[in-house]
Order: sequence, then C-alpha cells, then structure tokens
Amino acid sequence: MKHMEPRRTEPVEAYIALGSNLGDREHYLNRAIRSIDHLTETRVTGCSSLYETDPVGYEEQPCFLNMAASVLTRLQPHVLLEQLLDLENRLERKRSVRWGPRTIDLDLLLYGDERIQSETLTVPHPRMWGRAFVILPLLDIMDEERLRCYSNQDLGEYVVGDGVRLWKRVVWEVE
Ligand code: GSY
Repeated sequence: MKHMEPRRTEPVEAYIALGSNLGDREHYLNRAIRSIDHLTETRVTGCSSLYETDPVGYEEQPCFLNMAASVLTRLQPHVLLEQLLDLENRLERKRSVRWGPRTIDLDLLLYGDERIQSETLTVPHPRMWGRAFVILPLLDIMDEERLRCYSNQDLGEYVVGDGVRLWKRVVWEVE
C-alpha cells in the first residue's frame, strides 16, 4: 500500500545507514548517495567516511563497506522508507540468503526526534545499538551528545578497531 500523507512543511533531519558487500561496493554507495540526493523533497546534508567492516550475523560473506548519511527531507517517514526500498531495488539489490551479501542496504535510522513503531517501520532503528558498523560512521556526522538523547548506551564502547576499519576518508561538499 502506498502512503498518501501530505508532505511536511518544515524539513526534518533524518539519518540513513548504508552498506554494500557485493560487486563494486564504493560504486554502489556513491550511486545510492546521489540517488537519495535526487529524491523529491530530500537533500543529502552530510556523509561519513567509508568503513570496511567484518560481517555481523551471517559471517560467511565478504566484508562490507558501511557509511552513514544525513538528509533534510519533507517526506513523511513511511514515504521516505518506501523511497529507500525502491532505491534498493533500482540499485540491483540481489540477496540470495536473508542476512547474506547484497549490493546495497539502506536503513532509516533516525527521523528527527520521532519514535515510530508501525508494522513496517521502527525508528530509532531497533538494531542500530550494539552495531559498531552503524554507530561509528554515524558519529562522523552526528554529535555524540545528540546521539545520546536516543539511548543511554555507553557510546565509548564503540571504537574503530578490528571489526571496523577506516577505508576512505570522505569530506562531503554540499553543492
Ligand atoms: O544490516 C545491514 C546489513 N548487514 C551488515 C552490514 O551492513 N555490515 C556488517 N559489517 N555486517 C552486516 N550484517 C548485515 S545483515
């Protein structure tokens, strides 16, 4: 079912986690960022560096490249989610195993200060905590104090190390 709510009059800052571990991983991340920036009523405002990360969960798969991006959007959260899922399909997302390799994975992490629990969307993303491959890129573009508002997690436990390695430093320039 397509969601038909009107757009917001004021833009909301949302955060998205990106990951890829199939094919040319950097190419898929770049295409995803450009495509997100071209979504209606949505602009990318920040991008983290790229991190190479050991697979979590199903471990018999290649390392991921992970990053995070911030956007300003007037799309309602469910509409933004639908757009991200649509984008995954357009970016040739292939996935033969449920938690297995994929060309692109896009997760909506945060949408303003909102807490959302619906059949299709939970925000803040329920599995972001405890995942260094999500939190460390996010901390590149988000104030630690601000992230602490969403959870009383000890963010000091997330350190770049064995499982998450800086792969390419990125300095994002807004057009
Ligand atoms: O949840 C996103 C897909 N994913 C990842 C990922 O992006 N990075 C790492 N390191 N492990 C992962 N396991 C899954 S599933």
